[in-house]
Amino acid sequence: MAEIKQVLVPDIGDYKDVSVIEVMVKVGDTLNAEDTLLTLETDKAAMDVPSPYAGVVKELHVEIGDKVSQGSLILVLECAEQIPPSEIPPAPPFAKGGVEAAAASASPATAVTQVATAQPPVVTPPLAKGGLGGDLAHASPAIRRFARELGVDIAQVKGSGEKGRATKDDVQNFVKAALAQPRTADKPTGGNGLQVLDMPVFDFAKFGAIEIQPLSRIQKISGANLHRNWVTIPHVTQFDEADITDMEAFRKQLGAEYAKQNIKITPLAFMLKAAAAALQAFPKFNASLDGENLILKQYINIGVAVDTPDGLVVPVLRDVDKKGIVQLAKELGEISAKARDKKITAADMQGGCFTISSLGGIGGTAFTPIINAPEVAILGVSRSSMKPVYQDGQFVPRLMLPLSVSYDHRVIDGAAAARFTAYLAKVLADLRRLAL
Ligand code: CAO
Repeated sequence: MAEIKQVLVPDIGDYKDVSVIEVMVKVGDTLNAEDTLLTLETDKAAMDVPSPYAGVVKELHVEIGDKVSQGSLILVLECAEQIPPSEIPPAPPFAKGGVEAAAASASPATAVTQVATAQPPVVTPPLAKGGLGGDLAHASPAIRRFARELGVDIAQVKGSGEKGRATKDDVQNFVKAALAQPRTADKPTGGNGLQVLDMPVFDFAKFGAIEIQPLSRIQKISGANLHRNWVTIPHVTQFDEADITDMEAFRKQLGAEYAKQNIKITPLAFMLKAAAAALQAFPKFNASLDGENLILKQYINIGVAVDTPDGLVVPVLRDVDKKGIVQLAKELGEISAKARDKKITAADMQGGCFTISSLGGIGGTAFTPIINAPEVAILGVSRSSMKPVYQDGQFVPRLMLPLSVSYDHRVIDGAAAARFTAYLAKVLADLRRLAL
């Protein structure tokens, strides 16, 4: 039995009456799950809304220029196979009554269900030229992704859409024009762009059995973002070690006290608090580069990289400087559980100033984390271990925590990075400094 689904605008944070700037589908289109349906634009970000299911578009209820909010009807989809109720993602709270109402009025041959898209919308930084990230081209995330897939630098595409926005046709025309140019040589030619040889296509199956695993949606998005950040930001990583012998004793004591309340006090909660203190002491680390200006933020929101079976996500803890270690440990537990249960929303991942990537629970002595643009620095934490430390004429066993701070060298110089990392280590070595 065919199943008719009403697809609604998902949780898009606090935004209301958001403009529809791109509609990627039309009635009669056959969609795969996660195909982009439309792009929404606020004054701060643009977001792609993906399709929750595969199916055929029966009715389209939005057009370019419409204003929508969470729960607005996007389209009606006919799904080929009935989807078990357990797989239907929850509708936004205020749409729940509508689910029953819609189901009650459905024809007997079809079941009608309202669904918000299962995945959070894909959010990208501001679109306007000259916004964060410099001279960003004016194009929706879907068009930028389309351009990326074709290997096109969107900044070079002249937009013919509203407000000079680049459209799909503009990207296609750019590619046609590029292909019409005579080929110069099959080797890098230098210049300012990243002119590297194309990766050859390999037939791995020629050498043995293989299995093909498609990348998850999160892996595709985070991979593209990591790649952009890696090639566009001049990274340097500063290494240091913090003596956390006393911190660890205190953590164990706190852990025992709060175990009954089910709050797990891990070293990361201390790291968040110490990082907030370091960001206050070194405001350039709590900044973003905007063309020729540095935007210094007066708030301290810290993202935490969370490893999930589908890939890496970075939910953000807000106002870390204003919260205590126990509160941070509690929020950390909640947000990482939410991430692993795939319930993280776009709003949960916005507004970060600095990121911590902790691999300490797993192992390692150091690594070079990639900056989470438009932030300018990131702290990588590896596993602490007992080491002989020379103090007052003798070696004493101390618990040492490896810290790796990657920073954007356009904004932060090496001396500042060394001071920031040493300060962080000093705070972790003596938590009384948090009270100063
Ligand atoms: N040194 C030694 N032990 C550490 C440690 C450190 N630096 N950090 C954590 N641990 C211990 C914890 O105390 C805990 O021990 P017990 O189970 O004995 O109490 C154990 O390791 C596991 O900790 P955890 O992972 O549950 O908790 P966390 O607060 O340290 O980390 C989270 C939470 C969400 C950050 C983590 O689970 C995670 O996903 N880490 C991976 C992040 C990642 O992938 N980064 C790479 C990004 S780039 O690809």
